[in-house]
Amino acid sequence: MKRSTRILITRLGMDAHWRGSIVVARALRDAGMEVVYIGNQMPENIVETALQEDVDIIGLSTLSGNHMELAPEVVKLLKEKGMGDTPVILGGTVPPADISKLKEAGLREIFGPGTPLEEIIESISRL
Ligand code: B12
Repeated sequence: MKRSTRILITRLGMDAHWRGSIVVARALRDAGMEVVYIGNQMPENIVETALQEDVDIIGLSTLSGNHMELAPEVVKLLKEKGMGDTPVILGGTVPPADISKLKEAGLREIFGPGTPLEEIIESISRL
């Protein structure tokens, strides 16, 4: 039997904005995915938990402007741990100019404020 998609959801660094990550986590759970929600974490802990929990995909959330420092760090550490195939996605307030830089750094999808939940579910299923 095929297991359901297992996704790790975390808020990057000290980001205080919890609502978006909770709304998305609940929508993914309701769509049949297994959600591991670990609140605020730094890249090292995110990658360590992803390894231990054997997740299929990692979802980062931040609205506090720390995405350019911390999100690429998650991708880099995953590669160092031999988990470079695990897709990393990001949601929150990301200025348009940063999107291409984050994609070049290995982030697979970026979801800004107001993204319909169906679109997020569909993208994750595809990844
Ligand atoms: C509520 C709020 C707060 C609350 C947060 C509590 C809470 N409820 O979470 C409080 C008061 C704590 C707060 C604090 C701050 N805030 Co504030 N806040 C907001 C506000 C008004 C709404 C955010 C919200 O809840 N949106 C509703 C949710 C459902 O939407 P969302 O989070 O965007 O999520 C969607 C997508 O982004 C995406 N998504 C989000 N996470 C994830 C995760 C995954 C895995 C995926 C796939 C998708 C995804 O999908 C969701 C659905 O579409 C926004 C303005 C705005 N309109 O965005 C400012 C805003 C985000 N805040 C801002 C700022 C500056 C701050 C502070 C730095 C202010 C300060 N000087 O102290 C602090 C942050 C401190 C910190 N350490 O993080 C700025 C950010 C600017 C930036 N990043 O460039 C904003 C944009 C306001 C502004 N216009 O200036 N804030």
